Amino acid sequence: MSIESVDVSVTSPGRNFVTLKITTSDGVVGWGDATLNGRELAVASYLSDHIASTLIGRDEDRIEDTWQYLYRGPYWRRGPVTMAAIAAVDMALWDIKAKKAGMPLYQLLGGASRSGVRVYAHASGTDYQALANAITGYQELGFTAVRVQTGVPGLGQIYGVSAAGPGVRYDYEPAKRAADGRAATAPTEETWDTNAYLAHMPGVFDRIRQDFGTDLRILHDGHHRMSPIEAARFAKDIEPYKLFWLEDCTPGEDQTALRLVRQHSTTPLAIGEVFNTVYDYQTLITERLIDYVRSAVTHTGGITAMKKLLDFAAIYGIRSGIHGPTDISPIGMAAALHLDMAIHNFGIQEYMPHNEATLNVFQTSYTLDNGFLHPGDEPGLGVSLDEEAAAGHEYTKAYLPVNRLIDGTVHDW
Ligand code: CS2
Ligand code: MG
Repeated sequence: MSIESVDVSVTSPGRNFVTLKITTSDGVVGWGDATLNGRELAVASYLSDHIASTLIGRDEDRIEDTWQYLYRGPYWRRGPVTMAAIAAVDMALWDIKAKKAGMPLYQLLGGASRSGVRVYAHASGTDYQALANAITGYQELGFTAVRVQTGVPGLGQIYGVSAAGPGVRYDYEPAKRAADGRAATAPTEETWDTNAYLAHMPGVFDRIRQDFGTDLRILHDGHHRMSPIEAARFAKDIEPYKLFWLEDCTPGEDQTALRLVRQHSTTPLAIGEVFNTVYDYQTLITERLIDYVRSAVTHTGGITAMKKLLDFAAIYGIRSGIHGPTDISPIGMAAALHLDMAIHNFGIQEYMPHNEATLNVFQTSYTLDNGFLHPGDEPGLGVSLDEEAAAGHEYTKAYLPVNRLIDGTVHDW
């Protein structure tokens, strides 16, 4: 048996998704997610123009060999485009192997280490009251962990805060089309002031602890915006509020920046959603500079690579916090959930539910119960693409925003 066909599709049920379909000579179909927010067509081209023909006729069971062939073979290594393309192939091959075995994928990865996957939800609000309402809404739905983001006085629309208004929002999606819903021609721009942010946030955490007590797991995302010393000061200032994690406090490519943050605080640190290989973590893990690995299965070479990365992290007492925003398709989400079920060093899983249109295009079998997700027991990943429904949503160009400081300087978004 061998790989007979490899098809790449791009669909846009409200936002863009790149999906890989691999079919074997005896008709088993495997699905992979290759979505890279705002750069979707680059990965689609990498797959269809450079990878697809090389897979035809290969033995679908040789997952490790295929991974190495795609990683080492082309000479050019790493980078989000390459690693998202490899991830899609890897997911599809694991999907096929598990379907052939008649088992949900987590069984092949070692079986369940837990009965469900604790997830965190996204609570946001332009002001404290709106944020508090969102947190209450999630608690009522059974969530025990929330990421909190809020507006900063003096600034307009900023990262992580739903522009849609107060309450529980399921629809935060920063990649923007044009205002009329058609293809964007350029990113929108936001304004940022780190001083205002640093002055505002500790008081927000203080009020949350006063209003919601000590049990709630509070997460927060700095989205790469602080300098090393600003991050060190911030992590120290918010120590009394005992966050579950502070994410992306500094730009990720500067691994040694986190040494400074560590020297000054015990606030747990998470990083890695823009990383794409284990090498991005080499210093962070071996020097124990982080507590949670934030990579997406979709952007880090798939299940094969993520399993190795998380096993490496486990040796240093570091746990998983796999990236799961809506720019990961339901296929990528399922891949994360099967890994979350099987690994020992699971920490938490990010969860931002997909909209209805997306769930009409992708048939999912994972379930949410009281703040815990379960991947389901269908053979394989348990997600498939309805190709006819997908074809009804044409690719629509969208961009993540660009960020500028108040004096106009381009800053990290
Ligand atoms: C975010 C993402 O989920 C997160 O923690 O940082 O929403 C991120 O902004 C997007 O994935 C960018 O595509
Ligand atoms: Mg993030």
